[in-house]
Amino acid sequence: MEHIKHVIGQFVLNGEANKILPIVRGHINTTYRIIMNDGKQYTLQTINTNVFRKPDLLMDNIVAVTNHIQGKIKENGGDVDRECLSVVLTKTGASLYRDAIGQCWRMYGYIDNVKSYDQIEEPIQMYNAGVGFGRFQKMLAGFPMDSLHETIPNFHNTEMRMKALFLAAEEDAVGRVAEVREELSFFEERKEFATTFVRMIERGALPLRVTHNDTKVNNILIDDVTNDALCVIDLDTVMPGLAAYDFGDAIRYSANTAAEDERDLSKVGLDMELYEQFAHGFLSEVKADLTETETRYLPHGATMMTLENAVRFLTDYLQGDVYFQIHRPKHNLERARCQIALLKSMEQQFDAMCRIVDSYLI
Ligand code: ADP
Ligand code: GN1
Ligand code: MG
Repeated sequence: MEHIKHVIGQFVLNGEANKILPIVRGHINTTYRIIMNDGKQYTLQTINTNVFRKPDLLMDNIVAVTNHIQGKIKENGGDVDRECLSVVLTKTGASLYRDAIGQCWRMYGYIDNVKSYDQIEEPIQMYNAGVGFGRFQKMLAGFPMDSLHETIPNFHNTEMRMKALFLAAEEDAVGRVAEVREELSFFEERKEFATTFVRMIERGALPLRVTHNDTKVNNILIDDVTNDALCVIDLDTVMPGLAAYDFGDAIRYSANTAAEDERDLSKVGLDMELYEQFAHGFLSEVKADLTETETRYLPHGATMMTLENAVRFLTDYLQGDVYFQIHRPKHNLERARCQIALLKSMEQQFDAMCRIVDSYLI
């Protein structure tokens, strides 16, 4: 706690921290809610530099993206402090503080009177999340994409993710490969599919846009009173990407009938009502901007992101759990199995997924 107080002291704030409350969410960063003695609140985060190798460039992205979004919110007469993250600078004017052991810290204003769900409770929340992520993409449409640093190269290159998995299986660093033969053969059968978006980008069939790339529903803050999607957070992976990534990852995470790490696979599947709600909300914001091919490939985004996360969880399991935070010994294996079950359910319902997207294009 003393160290955290020292870190807080490096940022341009008045007074002292009264309470420091850990927020246990996400698999990557460590987050604290800070309540100062004057009642003002902030979010303090360590940036996981094992995942984000160039934190200074990452923060340059976030400062530029939040400035751009704040400009758009002002144009629309919105509330800049609640609808966008605001970076708090250090006393030396930097957007991150590097402590004596090299840990990197950043601070944002804390947005109060909001909820962020790990799981959707009512279908309307899924519609609102669709509107929120769609609007986020729309607000960034005029952002100079080439100025963005690629915070994790090849983040959604599913073909490369697949290669990394088979390499990890070959190396078998912690002796777990025998346990996952069935999963590996499931992935073997989908190697070709994993190349779909990579090839389409190469031949210019799908345009790159500024996308969020990590559209889990707990990365959007929901207003307590109105239930509207208020603010999109977790901007570390804002990079050039495909509309289908943002659509697809939100479906993967939030339209699952169970949690991302459910062990009882009979509970796992794609909830078509939640899928439809998200599609409706998302398309109401972006359909006018997307090309016909982009809209047609949104459902493939859902299967691709589910495959990709399954592959990434299993790779991490084979490598000894070095990337995602885990809360039990086989957590990554359980996550991978859950994503495989979800993917099977999506594959069975794929035609209906396409029909639903089509029905909201009119
Ligand atoms: P991670 O990369 O670990 O997922 P996030 O940036 O998503 O980290 O933050 C984790 C959680 O902290 C979020 O799901 C949200 O509940 C909460 N949170 C983060 N930033 C804010 C903020 N500015 N205001 C309120 N809550 C926040
Ligand atoms: C991580 O940071 P968080 O928990 O929102 C991961 C995503 C995965 C997700 C799976 C930078 O997201 O790519 O889809 O876990 N973020 C990073 O739950 O790797
Ligand atoms: Mg998050």
